[in-house]
Amino acid sequence: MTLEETQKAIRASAASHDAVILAHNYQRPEVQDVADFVGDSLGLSRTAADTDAQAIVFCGVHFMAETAKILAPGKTVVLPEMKAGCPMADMITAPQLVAWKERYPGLPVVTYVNSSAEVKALTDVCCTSANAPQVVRSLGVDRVLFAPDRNLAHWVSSRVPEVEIIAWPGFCPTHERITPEQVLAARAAHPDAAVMAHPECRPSVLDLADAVLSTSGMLRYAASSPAREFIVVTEEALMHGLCRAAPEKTFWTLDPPPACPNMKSTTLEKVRAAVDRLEPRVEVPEDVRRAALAAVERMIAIG
Ligand code: CIZ
Ligand code: SF4
Repeated sequence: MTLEETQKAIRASAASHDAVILAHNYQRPEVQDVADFVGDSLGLSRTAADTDAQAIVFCGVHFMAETAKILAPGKTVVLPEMKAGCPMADMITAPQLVAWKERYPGLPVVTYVNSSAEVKALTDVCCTSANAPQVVRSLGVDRVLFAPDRNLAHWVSSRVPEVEIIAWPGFCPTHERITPEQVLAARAAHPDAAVMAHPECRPSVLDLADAVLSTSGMLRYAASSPAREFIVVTEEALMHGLCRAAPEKTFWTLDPPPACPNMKSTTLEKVRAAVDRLEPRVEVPEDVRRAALAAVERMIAIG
């Protein structure tokens, strides 16, 4: 079967199963191309909640499909590759968060959506890389606990200096591996390009960026900025979406391109099997779901 035939077969199977296919901005290009919607984790979860379809095939990593299930409990949520996890989300467990909260009684907990449902359930409010500074500012306090990403926490504290942020020492291995030298080499090769970097990168990398943005922020910035060329300091698969969002512009990745093995583990063949069988499914216990939903809804109300 050619790629086009496989994609056509997946689309037909999705239609016959009343399933919608969602793909994260970091998914393989051929998986993005078969999806009904491509976006960031929160945008996709909101799409999952709003769709009329009965089943959601979520091409992403486990915490993303869980967030969709938290927002859309009545729907079948399928994760094509159950082993697609997020090492950063695994860097804090619910018992670890309980112990950390006990050390800082009374401090609100802000948790990045890259976390398990159990951790979200112990959280006051969630945030994404697109809204983290607003979420922290909205609490109106002078100290917060922030989990699990220390790099995102560091960037937020530079944006919201009036709040002391106590950060859990988690990180994304894919973004942590990016070095300032890689960015400087890309800048030297493409001196007219604007540098867009993701806040999961180390502070020494973010210091070199013209703009620090989430994936959805990069897609908007690339389309609206007067710059003609961009150096993209995040997972390489976003290049596919950027080229689609602004085909008249030029995008450069780093050498070597940053690649998340968890995102890459969802192949088109696995999507096909998942759509055909509506398996494997992601479930969240109802008590955990309700508590996690409160933290996610509080974030959504902030914007
Ligand atoms: O929230 C997301 O989708 C992630 C992990 C990254 C981003 O910036 O969109
Ligand atoms: Fe997790 Fe990083 Fe992969 Fe995103 S890119 S899923 S944060 S490991």
